Amino acid sequence: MIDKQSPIPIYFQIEELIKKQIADGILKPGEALPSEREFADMYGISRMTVRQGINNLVQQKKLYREKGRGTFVSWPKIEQPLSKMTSFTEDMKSRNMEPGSKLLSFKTTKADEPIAKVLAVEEGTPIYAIKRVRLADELPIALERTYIACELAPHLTADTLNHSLYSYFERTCGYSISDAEQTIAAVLADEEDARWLTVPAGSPLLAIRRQTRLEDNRVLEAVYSHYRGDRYHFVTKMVR
Ligand code: 16G
Repeated sequence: MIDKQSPIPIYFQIEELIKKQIADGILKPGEALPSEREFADMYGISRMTVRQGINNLVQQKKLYREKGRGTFVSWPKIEQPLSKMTSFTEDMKSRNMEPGSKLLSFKTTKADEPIAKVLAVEEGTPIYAIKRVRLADELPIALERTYIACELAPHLTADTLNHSLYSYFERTCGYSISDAEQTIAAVLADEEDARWLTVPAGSPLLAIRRQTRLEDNRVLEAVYSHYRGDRYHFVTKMVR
């Protein structure tokens, strides 16, 4: 509720009220906010005051505006620690989000020179080339291209790829995934990224390359992913 007698500025009270409604799930990500006029009428305050509160939340990226459409609740950013090696499925589950995959292509091909190098196999070795969109609560988060030497998973099927790959490797194949080397860089969405990640072409993305190894030192996968920059950020703890 808004307390007009309070020394706390009304625009700030509006900010807190909207933030609480977001935290309580009354206002959900992607949902439109009532108009400034509706807010003003609801609480008997001026539109200018409502606008000031909303502007502050837009600046804090809690809300976003779309020209001609209104003001909407932003999606919270997914925070991923860089200290532990996890799968996409584990990442989403630990945040109470439903992980999902949309398999775009699954082919057997021959490793070209750069992929062969990362997978530590001879050029021309049969490999799987997999393209998946990874989803969190049905929203696209990443476009993932995965390369795996066929001999490591001769029975891999398209159906498996709709579920967790790491779980398949560990539970079905009995492999011990040991560690990974990962690089992160900034890129702009091309047409294909834009289509699958439902962002405008040219949007900022995080390009992540991962080379994953098994305990016996064989390379399990080479993965090239594009994560939505507005949905994901990485957190790392450092000691000095
Ligand atoms: C993550 C990994 C990817 C791995 C996938 C397995 C990054 C950048 N990449 O997306 O290398 O293949 O998890 O996920 O974190 P899954 O077990 O859910 O299929």
